[in-house]
Amino acid sequence: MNITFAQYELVYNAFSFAIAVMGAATVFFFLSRSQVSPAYKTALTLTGIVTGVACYHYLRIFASWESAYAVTNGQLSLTGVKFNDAYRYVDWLLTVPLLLIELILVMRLTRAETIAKSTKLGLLAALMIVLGYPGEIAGDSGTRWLWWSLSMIPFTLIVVDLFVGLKSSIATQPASVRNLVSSARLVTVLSWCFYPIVFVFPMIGFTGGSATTAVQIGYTVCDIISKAIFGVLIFNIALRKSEAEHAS
Ligand SMILES: *C/C=C(C)/C=C/C=C(C)/C=C/C1=C(C)CCCC1(C)C
Repeated sequence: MNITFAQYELVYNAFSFAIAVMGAATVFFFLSRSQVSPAYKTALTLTGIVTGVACYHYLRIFASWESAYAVTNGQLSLTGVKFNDAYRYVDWLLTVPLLLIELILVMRLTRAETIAKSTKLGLLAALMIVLGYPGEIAGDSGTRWLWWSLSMIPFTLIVVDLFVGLKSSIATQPASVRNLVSSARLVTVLSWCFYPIVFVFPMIGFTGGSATTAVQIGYTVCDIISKAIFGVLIFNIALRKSEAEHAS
């Protein structure tokens, strides 16, 4: 057993923190729906669903972490039950396409553009997650790099689309939200770029318990930024656009 008690506790506390953040965010987003005009209610509903689904999965991830290790007299031992990485990937499979749709909805493009962009980016996101999973559960670096590279293809297409494709629509947004929409796009791109970096930690020198800890903490921090903090930006955009559209 290579994970230390301190590493075990660090991951344990990070998961517990994520449950609290996702739970609180869910309540906040659902209560905030009443503050925005009907056009943006769906975006906030999706935001709340994303953090709600993540809250549920962090409860499962936390339980799986607890059942993988036993603590007796301050000594850590393996129980033989494997920590389940699938919860994370199932969570991403559901939440990542929804996050992209949130961003597209709040931009209020034409109906045809909204559908075309949501479908394209949603499908690419699902493909990216599905291609990452066989690598995540593989032990050897060669297999991990192979699936990482394959998953990087849809990932790159999404990032390019968000950067280039959505950039032109930013100019058409009301002046009061242009910066906020820009930030939401940037938070998405930056926080998303950390996932493939966290994935390679075990391939670039982190070993044993340090690798496990770095990966779990890394993904948890990324999830909090890309779901809860991003959601707050979406809420602010929706609120300001509702005010601007109400005034005009
Ligand atoms: C709420 C969860 C989010 C926003 C998750 C995003 C996940 C990614 C952008 C994952 C990307 C990956 C690669 C690009 C390659 C290696 C495998 C992944 C799945 C970690």
